[in-house]
Amino acid sequence: MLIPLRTPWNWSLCLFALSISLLICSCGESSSNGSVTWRFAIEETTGSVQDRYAQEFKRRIEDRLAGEVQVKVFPFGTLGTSDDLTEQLRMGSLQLAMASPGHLGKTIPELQVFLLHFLFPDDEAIAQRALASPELRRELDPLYAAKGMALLGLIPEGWMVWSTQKEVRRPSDFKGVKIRTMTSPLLLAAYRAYGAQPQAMPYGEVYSALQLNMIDAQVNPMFAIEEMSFYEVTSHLISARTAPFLTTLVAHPGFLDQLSPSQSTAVEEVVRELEQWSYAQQSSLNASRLDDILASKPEMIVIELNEEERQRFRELARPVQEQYLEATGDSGRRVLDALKNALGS
Ligand code: 6CS
Repeated sequence: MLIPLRTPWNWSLCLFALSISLLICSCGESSSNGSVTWRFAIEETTGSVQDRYAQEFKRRIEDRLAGEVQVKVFPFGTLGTSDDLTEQLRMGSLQLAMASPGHLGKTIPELQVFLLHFLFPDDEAIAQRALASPELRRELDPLYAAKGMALLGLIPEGWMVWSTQKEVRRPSDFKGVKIRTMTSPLLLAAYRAYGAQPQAMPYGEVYSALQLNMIDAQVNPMFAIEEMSFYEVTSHLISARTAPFLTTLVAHPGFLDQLSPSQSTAVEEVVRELEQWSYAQQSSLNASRLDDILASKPEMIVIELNEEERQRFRELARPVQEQYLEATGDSGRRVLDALKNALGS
């Protein structure tokens, strides 16, 4: 139920939330035993790629900084939408958060480079290495800093998969299909180019929108289609390998500035260690979640587009790269060039 913002009850709630956030300094929540709690919010549910990452980050940090630091993970649904998490991180009430370009691209348009279709090669290992490219990071770091965030890592979560109510093998099959995308504008442009009718909405609204036939399709990696139960309300899983789903790990800059040298080293080391670790995790999780879907719904139709079929989409995706460049200018061009160099394309 939505409560109008002007009611006194709602104002007292806002004041209460504000006073709580003031008690939490940007360096974390202090406890009486002298330890500090770092608040880490993720955009996905327990058991997801982001949750596995956050739990492993917690385990390794608490191991290295025993008695000194605790990490508290806030899963999807506890602190609001992706946009809400980003806002809380910029305010300093979160120390760490996952922020996907699919949503953060509204705030940092250059990040939409990761939403362009047919840029990443089939070989996911190449993509994984490219994301660690220092040249790419040199372009991205100031863009995050300008918006009050520090970029710590880029984390791939697996290929995007269309879950639909019908077979989609060629762009004409998308005609009239209302497909939900994340909220960055370039995603809408990509699906418009295919002839679909894209609609942006937050993650938490997708299941009921499918159930109520407000939309006909959505796009996400396989693990998410399973854990958010999107497969229950769609009939086809279609892999066109248009783009991987990617998230970014961000920190509040004031939090990083206040870390002791040993804490700073621990964060740097753990983030670096988890680059390879999380890549292997997402790969096995996506594969096992498809098995889970088929075990629970054997009639689900799974389609892998062949090269000829993918080529039709690839051609329509090309002008979207121009739209990206028009929207982002020189800095967008530099990010695109850095990514292409890193990918060797
Ligand atoms: O579709 C979304 O909005 C979300 N999908 C995933 C896999 N992670 C977070 C994001 O918010």
